[in-house]
Amino acid sequence: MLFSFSALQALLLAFFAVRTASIAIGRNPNDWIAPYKRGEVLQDIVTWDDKSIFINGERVLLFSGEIHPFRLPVPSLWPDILQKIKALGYNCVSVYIDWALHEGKPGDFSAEGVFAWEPFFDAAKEAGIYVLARPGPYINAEVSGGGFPGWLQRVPGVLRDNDTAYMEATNNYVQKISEIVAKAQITNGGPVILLQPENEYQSFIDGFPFPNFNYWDQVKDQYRKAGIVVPFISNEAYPAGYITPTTEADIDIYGHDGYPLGFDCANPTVWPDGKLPSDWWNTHLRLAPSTPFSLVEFQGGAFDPWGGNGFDKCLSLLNQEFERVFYKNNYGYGVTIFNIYMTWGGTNWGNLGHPGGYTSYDYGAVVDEMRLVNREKYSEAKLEATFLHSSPAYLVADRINGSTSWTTSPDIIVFPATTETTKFYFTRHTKYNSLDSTSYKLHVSTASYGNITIPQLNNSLSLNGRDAKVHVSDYSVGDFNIVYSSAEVYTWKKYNEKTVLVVYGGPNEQHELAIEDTSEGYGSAETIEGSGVAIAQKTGYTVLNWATSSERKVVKTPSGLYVYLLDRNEAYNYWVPATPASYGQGSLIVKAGYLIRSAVTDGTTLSLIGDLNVTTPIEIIGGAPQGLTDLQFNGESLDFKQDDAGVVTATAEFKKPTISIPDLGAVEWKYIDSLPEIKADYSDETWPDADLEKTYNDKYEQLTPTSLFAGDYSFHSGSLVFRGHFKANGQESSLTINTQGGSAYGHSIWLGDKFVGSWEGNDVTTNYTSTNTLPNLSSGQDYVLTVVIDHMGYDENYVVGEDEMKTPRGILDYTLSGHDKSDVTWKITGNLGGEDYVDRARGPLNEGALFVERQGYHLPAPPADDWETSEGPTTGISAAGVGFFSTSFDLDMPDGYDIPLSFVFTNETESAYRVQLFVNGWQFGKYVHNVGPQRSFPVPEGILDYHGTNWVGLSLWALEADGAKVEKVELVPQAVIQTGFGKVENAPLTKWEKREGAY
Ligand code: IPT
Repeated sequence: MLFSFSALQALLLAFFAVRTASIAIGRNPNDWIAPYKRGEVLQDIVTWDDKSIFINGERVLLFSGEIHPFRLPVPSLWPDILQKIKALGYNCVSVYIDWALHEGKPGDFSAEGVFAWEPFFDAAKEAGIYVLARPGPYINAEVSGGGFPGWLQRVPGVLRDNDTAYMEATNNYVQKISEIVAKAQITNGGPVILLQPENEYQSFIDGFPFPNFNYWDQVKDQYRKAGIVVPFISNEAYPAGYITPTTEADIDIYGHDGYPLGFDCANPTVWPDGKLPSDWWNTHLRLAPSTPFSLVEFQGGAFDPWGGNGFDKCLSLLNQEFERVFYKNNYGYGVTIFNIYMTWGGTNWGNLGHPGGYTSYDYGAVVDEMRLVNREKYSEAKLEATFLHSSPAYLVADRINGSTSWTTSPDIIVFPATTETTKFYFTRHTKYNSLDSTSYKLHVSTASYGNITIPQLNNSLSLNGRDAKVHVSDYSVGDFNIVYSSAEVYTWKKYNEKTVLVVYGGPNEQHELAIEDTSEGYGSAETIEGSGVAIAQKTGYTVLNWATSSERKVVKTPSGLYVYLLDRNEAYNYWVPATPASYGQGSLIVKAGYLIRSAVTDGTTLSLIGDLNVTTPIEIIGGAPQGLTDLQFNGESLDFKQDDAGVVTATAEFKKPTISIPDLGAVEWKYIDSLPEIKADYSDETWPDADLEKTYNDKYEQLTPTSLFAGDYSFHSGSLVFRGHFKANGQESSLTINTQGGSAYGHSIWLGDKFVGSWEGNDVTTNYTSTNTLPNLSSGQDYVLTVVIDHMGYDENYVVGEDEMKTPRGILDYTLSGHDKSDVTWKITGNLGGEDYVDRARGPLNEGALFVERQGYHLPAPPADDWETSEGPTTGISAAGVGFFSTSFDLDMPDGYDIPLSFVFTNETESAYRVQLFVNGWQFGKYVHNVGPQRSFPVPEGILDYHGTNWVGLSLWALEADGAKVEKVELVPQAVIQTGFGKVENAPLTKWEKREGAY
């Protein structure tokens, strides 16, 4: 953890310094404004104006969640995530596509098995979710190389610029992936409605000719030529104004990103001053007034680096309060394309991550890494998305600047959005991060009743610290006009016999709502459930005034409007489930618990699909067919009651299953040494020679006689092993060696079978020069150095011109005392085959250089009969080295449950060791004991076979002379959820086979 804070700060400072420098070179984006030309109209299904997009002529709010299917190599679980996002009330997902996983070798494009996209697009359509496709080729995304395959290290010229070599390198991938995406476009009946070329293209090194619109033309052309016809959307990191419809970039829809609280989760309770975006509306009007205000990535959590604070802290920082204040601020500015990065983060399995992150990519998102939906921020996001989808006026309202004059308190500021009738009052503390609870009255302006100061009856409204609200006036609820409401709307639905409106307020808040009502029975609204609602009649409307409490209150008007007045915690339990395969919202309002995925009505039968974590009362407050005959929950008929108003009540019973999880301390393990290289009789004859005289890397100087950059030899993942052969002359007192592996990497060196030393690594050091004392060598004898280097992935390539992705991995330099450098000849290995990777099912990055990986012993059913029997990784190894522990066990998990399992390591010593966790051959954990922070490694069902035999392998690399042992590793259930999701199909769990040419 050493240096962690300052290093992260330095990183961020450097990041901002580059950005500032870039802006400071004096180019005004307006200099590039070309005559406005809209891109060729290629289709008429997705169109847009200044307010929103239209799909088939209908205005659509895109409330979208970012997910990366490649961060879960179990395609049969993708529908689970999509259903959980649809249940939030979102109607879109944004997905990056990671080139590095699709073209491990130049020209060898592959999108099969877990890397196929068709099943994902099908699942999105089935869930009723549109897709914004973001295939890069550059994506950032905290993945190795920012999505660039390792072989781009060998491509001459600037990356992300129109250098021919770079453009040519991208052609094959863009062509092939576009063909797949193109088939899934809405024009072909698929869910893809937008495509984002490139990514955050606005940072560049000082003096670099930027932006390069010729490059942009080519990038767009590549996509168009390959059949992409949906509109292009841009995503600038901040509103820089380069990639807009009016610059030569000529993008269709302009968008930008925003991560206002940044990524330092160390102080999860601190909201620094000045972090709430305050000028986005005017900036939007300046940069792209003809397109909808689009936030293509808005902060939904944070990434966390090696040695970081852990995602629990990120979750606290970016919690439901953050959503309330920061998201509602965006609604105030009229965002109608709103994508939240991340909505489900997933796992950096199989070395796909960049060196700035560890295995978990949980991100503190609304859906956690294990796909659980029990975070409060999930429920808050559902309230907000459902409200916006229930409020068509939101899409057409004009924005006016915020002002404190809308309330009686200068400490409260309101950003109104207005139509001729409906008005929204986006309300927050003037000092956005105030912790005060502030009383105020709101001045609403209504069409028929003029200006009204509310509440009229009782008390004042109040706003707690770190809260924000959306008040409304002249808000249509079917045939009813809500003259105003201080309570926030969750949803409403108009049915044949009645109309239901659900509103909520924070705990113990005073609220007031007025219903225009000129029908018969005027003035006789009554409380039909709960108590404490003051009801008063004004000319033309009925006023309800109440304090929220855990007791639900329901008011009914004689004209058939049922108003549910909820406490926010109660509102969290309400769902508006959609029918599958419909992009729209559902018509039922259901009170349940943990999760309702979907609902299907067929005549007088109603079928709910959902998940339970306890026995849960179900109440359908609107939309159940009158005279319901059958209510099913996950296919089972429930006893139910239906009252005169059509409300259905029932109970869905949680049945506790019996589960049995193996005790990893008690199963039998097998052990094999994974560093045979240091044995006297080991031959590396068949290893690749590291004999390239001049590196292909045009960015980094080669300091050694032959290149020792692993990328030159097509090794890009996991780890590297070098072998240096020399003849001793007796002068070798020391070896100085500079290695580079990325943040948190380490190295270990042996001379023959003698351990020479290690760089144990810390969170920030990316390369290290170690000077090692060598034993006395016998002159004239041949010796060999073995150098093991951890490979943490390639750096991203954020700043154009810097080509950071080309930062090499391997040995940068060395000095063997008494020798010329050229006295040493080198061999190198990474994963067996390098870019000709052997395991096509698990992709190009899943394996590294270790002996057991080269042999494939991490795969199911390795030939372990002759291996030592062992008590397992807790026995450890007694000297510096690498060992491999393998075991197998059966699982027989109950059907109908989602029981996420994690491998949990105990960490109580300072000992320096590194573990890779392989589950049925899939690398699902890279554990750096002395750096952290991750200790618990979730492995999804489908990678673990829940109904069969599982093979678990742990590689243990001890970096200290006296070895290391794993203190404890356990397989621990993280939740027991009774689910209506259905069966999970295993990912390919292909078994070990003898590998041709393996060394
Ligand atoms: C933005 C990237 O576009 C995205 O790929 C991801 O890296 C995200 O950040 C952080 O998780 S870059 C923004 C931080 C300037």
